[in-house]
Amino acid sequence: MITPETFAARRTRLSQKLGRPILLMGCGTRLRNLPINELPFRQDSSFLYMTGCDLPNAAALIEDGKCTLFLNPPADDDALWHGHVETLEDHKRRYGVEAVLDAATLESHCKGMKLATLAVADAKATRRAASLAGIPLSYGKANGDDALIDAIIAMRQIKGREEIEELRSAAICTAQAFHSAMSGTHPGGSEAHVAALFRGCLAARGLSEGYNPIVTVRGEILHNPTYRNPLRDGQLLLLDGGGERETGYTVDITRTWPVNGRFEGRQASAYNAVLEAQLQAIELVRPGVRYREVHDRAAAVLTQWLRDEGLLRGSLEELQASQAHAAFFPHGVGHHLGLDVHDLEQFGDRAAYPPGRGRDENFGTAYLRMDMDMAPGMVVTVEPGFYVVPAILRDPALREKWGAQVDWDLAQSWAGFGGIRIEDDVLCTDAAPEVLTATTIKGVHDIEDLVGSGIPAIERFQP
Ligand SMILES: [Mn+2]
Repeated sequence: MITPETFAARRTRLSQKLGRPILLMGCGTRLRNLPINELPFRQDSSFLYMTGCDLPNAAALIEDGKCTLFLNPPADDDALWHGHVETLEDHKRRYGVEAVLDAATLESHCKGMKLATLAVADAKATRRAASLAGIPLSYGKANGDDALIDAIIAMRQIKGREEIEELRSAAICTAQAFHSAMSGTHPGGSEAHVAALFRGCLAARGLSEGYNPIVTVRGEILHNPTYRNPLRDGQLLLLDGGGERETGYTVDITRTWPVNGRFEGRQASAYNAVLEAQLQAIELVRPGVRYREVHDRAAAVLTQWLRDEGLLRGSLEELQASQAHAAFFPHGVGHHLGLDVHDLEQFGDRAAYPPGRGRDENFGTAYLRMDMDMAPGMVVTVEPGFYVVPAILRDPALREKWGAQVDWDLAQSWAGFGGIRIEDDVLCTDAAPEVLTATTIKGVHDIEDLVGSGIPAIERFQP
């Protein structure tokens, strides 16, 4: 839970940083074809961060730390269709703001103000903010006032005590959902069934999903969006999912397990390598360490293993220079996490790369989503992986780039392996890194014990 006092303190801090009035627009609902049928609503994360208000079509005007919320008043027949309806006065108490006014009066209140504002993922709300502030805005491109964006990034990327508690709580429920999914996995089952176990477990605990979970035996398809495959003996199943609390905080966890409950030959070898890469990388989540070093450590451990397997050839120095690990680990090791699964990513690399530091041009490392110097209070994911991706193995440019450094024929013999990713959410502290998602099992023996056991997670893992 985040208290109204915390939201008020954030607004005071933001006002002090900006020194001028701030208009924050919330998003509105979107329709699922029919006017009566709305998609599930999720408020803009910066709006949530500053107000805690998750009502659609809200706006907040912040002047000297004082906040006026602009909300749509209830319609006359709302009580008939939606039950109890809160008044604007109820909302004023609930959110601890100085005033709540009818949203229709926003224009008249903002008249003549030199506003700092932001674009949001709602074109209509963004147009309204642009018109009120008299500046061009476009979500994901012209995101708004630079000073406001920088202030919000600086605040949101360092998590406070209550935010950490939210993430811990989301992590415990998500662990139960993972354990439920593992215990219900067996040959002859289906991705759809495992996805239902995972999502049902989150829903039963009052959580939504921070993003659409990935549940697939084709783990090499990094963001596989469907759940259509049957589960077969000998396959690996990859699940990347996270529960989101009512406050908006989400975790982001990936586990990979064998459908039949036994890591066999190559699976065991690869799994242990990815796990070792992840454990070593997590150890580096410490103040002052550049995030790129976390990525490089994971890549180095995997490179060593790929050489041992014969998939890569050459000296470690040469392989590091050519980043040949990306033939099998083609993405970055992680990203910021918090109110969004890729936290602050709507501001592009501004929140992820400091001035003077940019994206690597090499295939693979170019997908590294951040490269900040880490600081206490930052929460990042650490998620190395190993994948056998047909599109990479037959890519003429990549085959030429790495040449004899990759044993392409041997790699071909791994076709159909799928992919392994192990992902946890890690809090940078003054001391050792804290794995917020440590309750979700990842040890080989723990996984082998649980997969296919049919033991309801709620009995076995109730905290
Ligand atoms: Mn992630």
